[in-house]
Amino acid sequence: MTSFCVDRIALREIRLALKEPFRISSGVMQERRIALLELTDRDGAVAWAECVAFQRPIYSSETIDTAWLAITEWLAPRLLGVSVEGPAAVHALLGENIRGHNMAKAALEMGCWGLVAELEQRPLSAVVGGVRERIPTGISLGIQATPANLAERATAAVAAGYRKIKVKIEPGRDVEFVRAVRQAIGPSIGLMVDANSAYTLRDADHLAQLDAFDLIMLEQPLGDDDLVRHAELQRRLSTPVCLDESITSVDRAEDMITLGSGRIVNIKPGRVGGFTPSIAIHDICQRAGLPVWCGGMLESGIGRAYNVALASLANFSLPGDLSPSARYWARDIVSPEWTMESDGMVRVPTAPGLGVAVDTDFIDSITVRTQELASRTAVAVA
Ligand code: OSB
Ligand code: MG
Repeated sequence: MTSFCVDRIALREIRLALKEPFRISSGVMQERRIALLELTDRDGAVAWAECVAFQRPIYSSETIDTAWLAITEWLAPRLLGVSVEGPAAVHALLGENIRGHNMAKAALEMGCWGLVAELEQRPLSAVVGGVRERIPTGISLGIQATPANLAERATAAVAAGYRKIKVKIEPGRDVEFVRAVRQAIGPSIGLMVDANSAYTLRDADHLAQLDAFDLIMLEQPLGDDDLVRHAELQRRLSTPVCLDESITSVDRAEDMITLGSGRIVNIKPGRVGGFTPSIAIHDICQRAGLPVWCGGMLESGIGRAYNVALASLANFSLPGDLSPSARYWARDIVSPEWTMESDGMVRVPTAPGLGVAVDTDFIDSITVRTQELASRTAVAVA
């Protein structure tokens, strides 16, 4: 493992407007406020990373502002000026006696993996142990006004080549919406739904109606921190339950398997605190015979580079929420922008580092806040 020492971290907030609002059961997003980190190694290597926390705590308790505080006050000082033996050591370094703040930790931790990819002049996917050259891509469709609107979106996505269609649901916008989509796209294309914790166990019989549509999975129907009721629900459904919000650590993934709370995991590296726990969850699921896939947080092209690298691991066997840049933004902050091939695959970069160039001029033009963090001394002060 290549050791490194982070000398400087430039933190900034950018604003990126989504092409259209994205609605999930717990809220709507129109514009992304995104925290970006630029990490500089003692030897001058640079890596950019992204914090995936949203503006409001509608997905998890973190927000961009809590992450900013956690990074500047507690986490970055753990890293700055400290010689670290390799990126796999960062998760433990940031975790010791600092609870939670997984997305803040992940932004730093993943940045260190990016930095090592730069230092080793190897693609990030190779550094994490990836094996795939291309990754099947799915689309996540936000809640629409009518079943017909949703079916139209789904049909267009299938025509564009997407390998999996995920539709957001909530009480009152579920069975009829899914029926319309299944009718429109036909029986053979992979379809799934994501409730973002909008239901309770009292809805079990209602949710069982979804079993009729041959869904690949039902993602996060119940409470974000609830493994016990998900286990009860899974016993009452034939559709596999997939957990997203509930899997916040390696231990929670083990608990899920022990309790039978689900049969698939959506791995988002931000949610679990970085690449090291992501890889561990991937490995545990692989040993248990459970597939995983890479979720999305409406990332910019920088976050996407990390997700694509992670999703190149062997057990990411289901299509990821890895839509191309143009699905989200008028203009992305990397070049080339992320694209999808006509057969719905995203190509894993083979160039060293993140595999995409960061458009710093464009980033400068949309930056609304910056903070420079530097090591006070050249020696460890952890
Ligand atoms: O639950 O996966 C989710 C977007 C915002 C909040 C939660 C989720 C999502 C997505 C978007 O599904 C996936 C993407 O980035 O395309
Ligand atoms: Mg989800």
